[in-house]
Amino acid sequence: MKKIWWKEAVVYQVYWRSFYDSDGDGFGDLEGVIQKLDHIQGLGVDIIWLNPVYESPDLDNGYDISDYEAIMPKAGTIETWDRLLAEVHRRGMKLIMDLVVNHTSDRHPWFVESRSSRDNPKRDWYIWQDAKDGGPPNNWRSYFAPSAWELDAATDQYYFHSFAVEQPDLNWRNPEVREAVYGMMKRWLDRGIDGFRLDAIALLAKPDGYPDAEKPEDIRYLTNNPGLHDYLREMNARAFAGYDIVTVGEAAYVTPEEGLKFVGEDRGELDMLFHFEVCDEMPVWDMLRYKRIQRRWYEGLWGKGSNSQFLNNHDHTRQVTRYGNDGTYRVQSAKLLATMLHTLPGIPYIYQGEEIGMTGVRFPSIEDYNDIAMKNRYAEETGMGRDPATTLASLQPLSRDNSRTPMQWDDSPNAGFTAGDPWIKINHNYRELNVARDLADPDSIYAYYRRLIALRKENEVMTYGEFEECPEWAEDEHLYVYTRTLNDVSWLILLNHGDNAAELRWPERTKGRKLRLLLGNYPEQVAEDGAEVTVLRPHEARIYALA
Ligand code: TEU
Repeated sequence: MKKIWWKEAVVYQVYWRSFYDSDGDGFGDLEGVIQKLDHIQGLGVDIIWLNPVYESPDLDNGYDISDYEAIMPKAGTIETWDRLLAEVHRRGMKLIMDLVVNHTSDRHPWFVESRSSRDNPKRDWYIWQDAKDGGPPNNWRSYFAPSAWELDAATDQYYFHSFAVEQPDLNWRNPEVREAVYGMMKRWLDRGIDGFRLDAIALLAKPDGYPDAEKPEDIRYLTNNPGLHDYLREMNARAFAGYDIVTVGEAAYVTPEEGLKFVGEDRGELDMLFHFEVCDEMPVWDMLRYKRIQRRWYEGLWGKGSNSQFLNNHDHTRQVTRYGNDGTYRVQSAKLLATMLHTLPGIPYIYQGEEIGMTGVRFPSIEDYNDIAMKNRYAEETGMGRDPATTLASLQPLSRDNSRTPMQWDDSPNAGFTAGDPWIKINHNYRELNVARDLADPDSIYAYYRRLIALRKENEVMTYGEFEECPEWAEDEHLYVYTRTLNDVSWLILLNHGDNAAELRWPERTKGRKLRLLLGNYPEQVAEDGAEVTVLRPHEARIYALA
């Protein structure tokens, strides 16, 4: 496999509004990120992915951009942003910016012009259609609203929005739009950033004629439409070429075959992608399904293009709550999930707070929530007569606010996140679960992440080693057993993703070889002494070198 710096990286995602508030307004900010860079650097990570900081009415937490070239006052100023970039670089890390080019805010001057009249020169920068049979042009839903179309009364046409009504989609068929976007991207690159996380990138192309969907509730029709890869190739040639950067695309509903089109090293599109076969499509942990997903993506991409590994971000419930055990075995489970993500092939992503095993929340009232996806859904369902309490209970487990509660720095009021009123409630468990506590404990989750990342830095096998499952456990619902091999270096990874201890006969592949434990998530290690079987404790994870 071709070696490149970003393949060897670990990425840390900063959801700045919930990271650290430096001025007491209740929102985290860029100055707060600067003040906490030691925490990030201390983990050993290489790249910071910063969620959108551009000017925005902020209905979807910055994913509704009204000025691509200005910083939202809540986040800070362009001077603070410049200082953040310089501070990140001074510490030998890189910064990638989250960028939304599928849609803008309805307050963006481009859209304000576009909607002003049918013959405005910017009319065709967005997607406008006449009514069909007195209603919207087709039956599509959007991610955040019951219809993907919104009637603009003044000009009597509908505009298209894949997300909220306030997030109109740009018309990528229009070359002027594309040039405007590429120019803006280059201006950010010229400011010295190290790449982009490209939001909702699989949605750029729209189909001819907008045919009705057979099953409108299955919104995959929004994604991967013909023409998408022409745009991405053009974007690469016109905006990215000539910069030593990394790009990662958010690509919902892609298969490995389609994924390769985004990231194939011979394609000139993007460098790596997030697919959502786990986070959007696997509501609860399903080991057999997860193994199948990993197998297929490995076979599809290995040696040809790069994948990423993650189980949560700002849109998904925290991994230890959703996919692990956030009760009795929270610490072991958080470490096991980390071990898995950092030893499977692909670039590992850490979402802020994951490194201390932060958990999801159940707020008592819909008023406590901020997530526009959840609130719109709640309004839609209760509007149709569904019982409010039942609706709330059904939306809580996957509300995006599960991962958006503020970082828990210490046990002082508001978890040390803000001196003011936090924009969203703090998780009530912050007195026991916080960074200060983890820093003081050599066996903490944070300490484990440091070891895991250090191991990756010292051993290329974790990045470039081939992945092979041990077939004996391919169909086991709790045990995940595999090796990574690079030339004569071979590692064995044992994971017991379950609440019960499990006996494991040493895999065939290890016969006659000596095992040296490199890392394990239980402080006290069992002596093996050449025994035939080993017992894995609940949520135990071990990494061995085979000699
Ligand atoms: O998410 C877009 C997305 O396509 C979904 O796959 C996502 O997993 C979904 O929101 C889950 O509920 C991106 C951003 O990450 C998200 O925060 C924004 O709200 C959205 O785009 C619109 O810009």
